[in-house]
Amino acid sequence: MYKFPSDFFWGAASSATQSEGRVPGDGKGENIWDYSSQQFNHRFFQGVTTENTSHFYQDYQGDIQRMADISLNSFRPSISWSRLIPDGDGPVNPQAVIFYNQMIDELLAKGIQPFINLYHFDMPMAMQEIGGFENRQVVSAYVRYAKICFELFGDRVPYWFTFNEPMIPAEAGYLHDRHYPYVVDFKRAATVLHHTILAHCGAVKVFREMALSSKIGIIMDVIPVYPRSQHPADLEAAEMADLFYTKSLNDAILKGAYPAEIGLLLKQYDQMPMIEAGDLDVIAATKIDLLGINYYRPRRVKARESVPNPHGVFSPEWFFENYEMPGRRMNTSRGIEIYPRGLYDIAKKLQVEYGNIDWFVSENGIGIQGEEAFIEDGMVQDDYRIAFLREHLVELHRAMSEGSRCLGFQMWTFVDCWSWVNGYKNRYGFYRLELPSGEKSIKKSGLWFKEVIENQGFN
Ligand code: BGP
Repeated sequence: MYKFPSDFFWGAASSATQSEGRVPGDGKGENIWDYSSQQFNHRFFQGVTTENTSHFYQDYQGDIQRMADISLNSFRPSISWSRLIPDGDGPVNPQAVIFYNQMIDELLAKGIQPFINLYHFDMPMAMQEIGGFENRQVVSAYVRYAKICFELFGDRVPYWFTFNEPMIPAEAGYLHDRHYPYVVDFKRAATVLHHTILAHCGAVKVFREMALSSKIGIIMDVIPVYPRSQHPADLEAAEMADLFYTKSLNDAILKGAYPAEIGLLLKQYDQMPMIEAGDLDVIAATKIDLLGINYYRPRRVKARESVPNPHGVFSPEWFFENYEMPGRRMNTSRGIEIYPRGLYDIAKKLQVEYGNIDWFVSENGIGIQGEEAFIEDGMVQDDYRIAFLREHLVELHRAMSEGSRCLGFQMWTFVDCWSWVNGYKNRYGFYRLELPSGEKSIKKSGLWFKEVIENQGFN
């Protein structure tokens, strides 16, 4: 029997832009996703925009009842900055206050702990127009927004998170051309990341000053890195991938300082972000209470087989290449490897290298294209999702039995949702969303998870 603690958090995660939808007259301001899914519609799978979501704004009561039906005891939605403060830094939208109050109260009434995330990739358009996180004024606006959230909802929210995967908007928006504003420039990406870290620090500071009894943390996607071989060149490539994509952020947040190696490298290549006097002290002084880890896949790397163009755009990929390991197990819908052992490795890393901090799995899951093919007797028979979940939970259990302080497991996601770039291509939910009717129905994995929660584990 794989038994989990009786106070373990079992839940699911979601995000405002991916689930709420927009209703005429709701007072919500535009964010970069509302804008880019309209203006760069061809970049989105089947051209689906943020208008077409799972309608959490209107159906939050129904969804929360569905959560209770499968015995979830925690749920991590995000607050939409542009819904609460339509222009990012001005007046508060009273309808948003009503909505988030009702949503939080409804969760609590159903015995589901709200884990509230303040930012899930969704920069208000008015803030993006003045440079987004490249502009320090936006850092201040974010801290003001966080403070308003703590004031409005802080009496009832037990767990707060400043950001979801802060590396992604910097990397996907400013280096890899996947998210708006579609910039390809390492130095600007590094500045965005640095300012995002400062925004996190500012929100934590305000939170501490308010002396709330709740806890605050951040959600990060830690991708464990594996070298192709033990050859020194492959080991060095793995070090570099880890340094740029994981340690740069993790060490700043969890150890209070950027790794010295990255500073040297960025100076050498003239890629230092805009760091002002005092920034590093702010980072050093900021401590979180709880860490969320999103885990989907490993990163396998090898030494580069060609010399990068020294006149090209600087990129971490100058120092390594991605490695396609023969025999790897793939989720072909999303084009990523399935590697449950990675979750154990992350847990050990947190235990050994990051002071055995309290943490939880804030996202894990498998997105499948064409899931309707698995419908039998009116239900998605997603045995592949049950197997995926089971294998990851076994690895997590192993790490916990060796002392990892993991407090919970939240699945991505509760009901199939709209995704950044991929629209409705890959389905992740415990509940299926029928399109265009919007009808929601439980999948086999939802029933399996309910049983796991009720038994506090599985055989
Ligand atoms: C995470 C994000 C989620 C979600 C998930 C699935 O990185 O935090 O918002 O989208 O990935 O990824 P995708 O939707 O791209 O398949």
